[in-house]
Amino acid sequence: GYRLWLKYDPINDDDLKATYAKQVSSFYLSGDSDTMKVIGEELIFALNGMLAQAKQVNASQAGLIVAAGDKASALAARHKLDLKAAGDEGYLVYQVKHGNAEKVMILANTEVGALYGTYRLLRQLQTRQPLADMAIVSQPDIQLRVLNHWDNLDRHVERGYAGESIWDWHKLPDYRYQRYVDYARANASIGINGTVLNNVNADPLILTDHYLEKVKALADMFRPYGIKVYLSVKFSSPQLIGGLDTSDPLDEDVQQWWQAKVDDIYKHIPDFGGFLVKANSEGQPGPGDFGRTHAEGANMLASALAPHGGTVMWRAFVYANEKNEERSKQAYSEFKPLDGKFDDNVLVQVKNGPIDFQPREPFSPLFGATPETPLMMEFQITMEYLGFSTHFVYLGPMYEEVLSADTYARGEGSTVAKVIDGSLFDNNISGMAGVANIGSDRNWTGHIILQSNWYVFGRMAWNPEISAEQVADEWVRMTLSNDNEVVATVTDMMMKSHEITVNTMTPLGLHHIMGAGHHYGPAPWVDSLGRADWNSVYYHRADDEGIGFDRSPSGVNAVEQYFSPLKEQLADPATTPEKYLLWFHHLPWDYQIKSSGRTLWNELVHRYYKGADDVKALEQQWDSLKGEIDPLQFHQVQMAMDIHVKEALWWRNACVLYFQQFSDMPIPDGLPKPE
Ligand code: GCW
Repeated sequence: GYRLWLKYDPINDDDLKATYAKQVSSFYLSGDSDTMKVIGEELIFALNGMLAQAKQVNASQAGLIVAAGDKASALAARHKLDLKAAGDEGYLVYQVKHGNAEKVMILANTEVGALYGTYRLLRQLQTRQPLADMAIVSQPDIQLRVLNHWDNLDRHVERGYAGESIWDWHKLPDYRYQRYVDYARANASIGINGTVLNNVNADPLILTDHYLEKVKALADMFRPYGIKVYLSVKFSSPQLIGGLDTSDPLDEDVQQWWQAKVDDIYKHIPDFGGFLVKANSEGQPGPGDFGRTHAEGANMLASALAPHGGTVMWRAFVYANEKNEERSKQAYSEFKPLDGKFDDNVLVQVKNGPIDFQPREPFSPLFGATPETPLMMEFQITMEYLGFSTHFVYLGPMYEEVLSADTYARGEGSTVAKVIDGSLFDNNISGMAGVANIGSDRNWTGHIILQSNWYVFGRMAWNPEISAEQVADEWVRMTLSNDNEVVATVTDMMMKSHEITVNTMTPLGLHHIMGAGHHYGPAPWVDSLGRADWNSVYYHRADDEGIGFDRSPSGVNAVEQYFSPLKEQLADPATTPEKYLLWFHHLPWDYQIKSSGRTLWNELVHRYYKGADDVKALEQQWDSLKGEIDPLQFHQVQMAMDIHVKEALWWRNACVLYFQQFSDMPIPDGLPKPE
């Protein structure tokens, strides 16, 4: 699993191989910058792998031309191609008649655009598509496409399930693992252009010279791949490592401390990306400690970064008991009034849902609510509430569900994707972050299938409107097999897997009923943690009358934070999509479910049983692939499936038995008793 989707195994079809070889095995590069060198290396490696031949030659001999900048402009003009359409990071990949020969051309305004175009061309070979008549124009819809590593300096990864952190701080800056290069290659291949190296629960030491030297080493390695390095910073750093007695953002000494720190970082890392900040959230310090707003805190950092072109990504994940407001409403209440108060180089980074990375949540009502403030999406790629690294879950459909959701902020069609890519409000900056699932496990993500979540995150950050299914198809082809039947089977499994997981754990809009603290396995009974909103019972509210959280106007009225007509739809159980039913409503056990005619109790039981049965069926589907894919890959997933099957039963039995004490209703006829 180490090679991810960049396997480049030999192509078995001799005719196809010969055709490809004729078309692109000899290539020309328009320069010799670091990025061009990386392009050359990738082509040599990939083409040798797939075609057993690869050669860098001069332009007249080459079948493939890779060009950036002026050279690319000249070629585009000659072939009447519109290079402007490639933007700063995009590319054209065209087959054209050049003199007497057909040539494939990768043309871009920038070298990193040419690198992305190279990976795009290689994908064509990896997925066995024809090169003849290629005419692809692509550029990213979102500017900052960034991984967030929740990696601590001692290599523990918060919510990481794939081994320790890949950053070996102890051996940096001198020891530079090949893994760092492969990490950069994998990210560049899907268009990721930034990485936040350390946990948002930040250690202030990251800003000391000792660590900055190590950060610089990584930044130097990633630069040719178009990847900028960012850091999470602790808001109280001026006190903790700067010797100041305050971190008040309006204090001049504090401002100067940050300015000097930032200037120093840029001396060593001229293309440093900027800061990610978790402030006044779950015990982290922030501007609120000094009576200042999130905007005042963010802007102080933003003005230090602005002269260097850096960005602040300020998280909106805030909730606190003291606020006396229902948790799902708090981010909106806090940030909506600050709309328009943030500097130009600040993005507010919002988790996809209003609570916390549940298997399913409605989108956060902040999306669409801040026309003057660009919002950055924060998706979780790591599987905190989703079965860690034993469950077979492809997140593409979940991301797609969120991105395609309509906020109605500017009338129908105001999707979350359009908020995020900046097009709805014409923002000048846009971004998407994914909390990485990467660790030093040999296969990177602890489970081969979960590599697809890293992959789909990158693909959707480039194009938030791409379909999850298309991405699954290409990922399977590059990672497991190009055999159409295998591709169809695995893609089918992947596309079903998220809905199956929702049924297994939290059907009908239930949420946050996982084990306390670790968030693994069922624990709807948790009721005694220090904060009300850390307890499962706070979220499901099961009692003798019924189950679910009344967030409608008769309850905490969280629906008021959405735009019409959504808020009216969600206010009424009859018009609330069933997938969010218990998120927004507390309903009697005998409430009739529209789609099935079942009572709520029977439907809930039915979903938990279906979840467990469907996982079993997934296992059988996987078993049918024996002999069809690499035996080691097959075996790894099979072992994880075994665990998944057991755990789906665990979820089913635990939840059904627990909720039954309230419903006091029998297990519907025909279903085996839970044990
Ligand atoms: O999902 C919760 C996690 C915390 C995490 C926090 C956050 C990094 O349980 O581990 O801390 O959210 O997003 O800040």
